Amino acid sequence: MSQLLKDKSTLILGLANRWSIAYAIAQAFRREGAQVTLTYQGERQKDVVEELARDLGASRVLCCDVTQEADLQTLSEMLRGEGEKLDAVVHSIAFANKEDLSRPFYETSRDGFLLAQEVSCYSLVAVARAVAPVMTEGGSIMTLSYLGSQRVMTNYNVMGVAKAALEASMRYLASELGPQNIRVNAISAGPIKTASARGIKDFSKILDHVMETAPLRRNCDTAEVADTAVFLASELGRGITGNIIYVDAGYQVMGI
Ligand code: NAD
Ligand code: IMJ
Repeated sequence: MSQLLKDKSTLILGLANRWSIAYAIAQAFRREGAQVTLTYQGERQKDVVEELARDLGASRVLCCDVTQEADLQTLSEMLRGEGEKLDAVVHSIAFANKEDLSRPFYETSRDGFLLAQEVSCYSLVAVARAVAPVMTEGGSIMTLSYLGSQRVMTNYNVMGVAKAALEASMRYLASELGPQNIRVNAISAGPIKTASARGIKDFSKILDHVMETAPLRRNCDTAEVADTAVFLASELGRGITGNIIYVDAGYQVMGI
């Protein structure tokens, strides 16, 4: 089969290690012939991400801590300066204070609430603003969400509220960037054991519950999420914007 992202230029934010959903997406984008630029959060991640970038055959690696306006500015200037077009962007970033993911939600501090919103939601808006001007032939922006945005999931707490805001932001961006033929969507993934799941209380029990309950009677993996990202980035997804695609073995449809 011909490559779905041949000659496409892509940017992927949120790759930290081999288990990251962003890593699987980068692999799938390369498989489909895309040029990939990666960003990493800070100096601490630099060496690891540069090594992974070599394995992946990524063309470029940039530093972008989304809480640093200067990093976003540099990213924006870098993209504009090169005079090249960008076709697809993946936002795969979230963070909340660890204690806010175990204590009761009503104990969330103002700072903890704002941090989760800044990193996990506002960053999509900031990234969209940075990349839209270089998506000169239209494009596809996507973010990663979780069902805890719409339902109460034990301990997801402040992240659930941030994901609700992320999904709403995705819809407003889709509405405003649609006239430029830039599509904006979210992939809502089922639970996957990545670094962001490490240390979360009873995570294995959550995986077991999905395995027993989901229509497909199993969990989903990063490769399945990545193939949906390929679809959204490709011409095959050209009619879809403002949408949430669930890649969760069907778990989301179940009631009792
Ligand atoms: P991960 O820990 O590999 O990825 C999270 C990424 O966020 C890391 O690369 C980290 O460096 C980055 N990040 C955090 N703060 C940042 C900052 N200030 N600036 C820049 N980058 C920052 O875990 P993952 O599971 O691959 O998570 C990726 C996305 O998928 C997240 O949005 C997460 O909410 C979402 N998601 C995960 C699951 C799951 O079960 N693992 C399920 C649904 C959705
Ligand atoms: C995270 C917390 C609580 C329950 C959870 C999760 N469930 C799932 C996750 C059920 C699936 C993973 N997820 C969807 C996330 O978005 C995780 C975000 C996250 C994780 C951490 C752990 C380490 C830390 N801060 C974090 N911030 C965000 O210090």
